[in-house]
Amino acid sequence: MLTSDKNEQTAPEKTNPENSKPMLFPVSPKLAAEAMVDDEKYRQMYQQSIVNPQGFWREHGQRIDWFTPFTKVKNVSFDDHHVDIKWFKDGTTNVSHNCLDRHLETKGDQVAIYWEGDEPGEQREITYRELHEEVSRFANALKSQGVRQGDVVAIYMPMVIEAAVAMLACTRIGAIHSIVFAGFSPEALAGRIIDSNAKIVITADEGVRGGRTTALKANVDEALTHPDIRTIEKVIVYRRTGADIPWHNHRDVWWHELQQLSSPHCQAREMGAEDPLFILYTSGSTGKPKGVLHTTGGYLVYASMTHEYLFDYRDGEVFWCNADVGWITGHTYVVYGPLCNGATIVMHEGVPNYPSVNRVSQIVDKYNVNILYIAPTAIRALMAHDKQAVEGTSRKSLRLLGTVGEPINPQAWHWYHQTVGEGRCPIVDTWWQTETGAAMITPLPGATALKPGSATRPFFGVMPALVDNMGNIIDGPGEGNLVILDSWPGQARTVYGDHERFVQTYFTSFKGMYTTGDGARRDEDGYYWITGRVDDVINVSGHRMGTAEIESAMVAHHQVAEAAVVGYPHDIKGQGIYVYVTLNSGVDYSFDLAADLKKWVRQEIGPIATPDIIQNAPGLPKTRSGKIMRRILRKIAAGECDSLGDTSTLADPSVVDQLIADRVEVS
Ligand code: 6R9
Repeated sequence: MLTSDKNEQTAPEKTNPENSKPMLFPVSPKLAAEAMVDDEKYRQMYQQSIVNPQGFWREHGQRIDWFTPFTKVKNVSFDDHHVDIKWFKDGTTNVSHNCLDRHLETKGDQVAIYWEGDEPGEQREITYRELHEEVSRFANALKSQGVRQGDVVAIYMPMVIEAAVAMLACTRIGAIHSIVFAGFSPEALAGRIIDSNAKIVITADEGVRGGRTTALKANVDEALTHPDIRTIEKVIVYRRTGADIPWHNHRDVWWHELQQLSSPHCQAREMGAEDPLFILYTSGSTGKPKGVLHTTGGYLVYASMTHEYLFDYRDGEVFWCNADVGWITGHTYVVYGPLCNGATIVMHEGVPNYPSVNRVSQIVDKYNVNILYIAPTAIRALMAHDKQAVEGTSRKSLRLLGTVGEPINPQAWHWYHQTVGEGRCPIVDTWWQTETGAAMITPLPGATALKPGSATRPFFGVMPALVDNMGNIIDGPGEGNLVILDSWPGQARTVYGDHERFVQTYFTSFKGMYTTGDGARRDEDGYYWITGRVDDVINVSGHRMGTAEIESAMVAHHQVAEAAVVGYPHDIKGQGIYVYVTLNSGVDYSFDLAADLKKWVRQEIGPIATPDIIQNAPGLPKTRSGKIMRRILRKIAAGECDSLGDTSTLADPSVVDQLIADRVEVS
């Protein structure tokens, strides 16, 4: 399952030819002095958090307002006969109170959200006071529609301010939200509604993204024709585009009509720390999606604390995470973390390269964004246009860059650092998962010297370890399955309605540990390098290799924008290496280029990594959160094109037909 001895070959030589070790970007003395945490303080706080977690979290649990203070801090068992995770369990609080009410006195007139529409020129802004009023009204609106504490509310909304209002309104009255990405199909939405027994759906007439509209309300109508949906009582519809939409008088209600009728006063309900906060279905790369459940107190403490420390967030700064609220990054770093910290955020409705490839940079300039947090897939898409992606912009407000979602190849890291950040902004490469709630392995900007491609060191309270396939802990530098040895407050508590599946998925592979499903290597400085999902690792002639490693080498080639690598059955080697490659715009695919790329990878990693097959792939099958669905690529590579399984959760299912048409026969 694990990659073998190819550790030092992850392509840093290309950027630092004299030296085979990865380049090191030390913290500037100025930043170390200004930041909340320098290296010494990081080490001291980390040590304290591990030696005395009760004391550490007793102190840091105070960062949010509690209605009833907690006396218990951590009550956790990772024993697979009895997995039970509780934090701050006798405390009571409310998330929307912490994100809104407590800022009113000092920050009522500060902008909470700058909203930038899909088309340049479409914009809105809302202050904390206004957001508080909108949320309170909508909380009353939900109550008027029969929503009670503990009910599940499905949210199928585009990236509009009202998506955040809906989330916060749920938390205000103790309803559990379950956001379904607005690009998911009606089938995917129906499946999630059935699994969660949602009582209400909140949607919009249409969503707008990249110049195209999606018929969200029509999708909801279609989803609700599913015979197994019996729980939905109302559909609340926000008017985004004003398009004509089908209407069912007995069931459908306009958002704006409810808002007009509702009082702007709504007391935030006192919630137990362990009361459910939200369900979020994992992206569905394998099997039926799991409804990961997060609870109230621990999640909020951990989301807000990581937001403050890992972005070294300072009062008054503008923070932009361009994730969609339909995935965990949008929950934690668009809404809950920053708003709990009283930050000003940017929310963008559209995609990074519409209508022009310098859109991200333009938005940075427009709102004087200080901190930009985006995914490697977006970085690579922009990198394909190199300087055009920043043309006509200064980006001088930027102080810090972040990335999340997949391993970032050093090539993309350097481009982000040099071209977007002009070499001035540290990059925090944050490793985490839907299940972890918030960042787990990440640099802290004032404390951590950076190595491109490494998520570096654990956050406070996080005890990562590497284990071999037998579950033996690997000490020192090495490579293995990434596990977490003890709980942290932001950890998911269960799979909604299926605790057994939670235990099976995360706690049985390695006893007493949380299994992340990722592989990683740890270097001589204790830095972690995520090598990708362990199920994406391939075995070629008995040599095990991380697909991420080969992909990283591929994308280091100057004509390659993106690459996805899978194994396919090979008579002699066991598995062969099949590479799907997306070329930079303007580059034509040819057999000579394919030969060149094979040679390139051979040089970058070694003969064993030489691709057997290269397929030109103008588009790759990605989930809405930007993850490549390797399951589909594996099937196509293996010639099993008629058993691809569910492709409905793809951002653009039509890429699959193209891939099948262009498939390379593997004799
Ligand atoms: C937050 C999020 C989780 C999986 C995770 C890992 C990959 C996320 C990463 C990263 C390398 C990083 N991943 N961040 N790999 N470096 N900085 O993405 O959650 O959608 O649940 O995905 O994403 O494989 O296991 P989620």
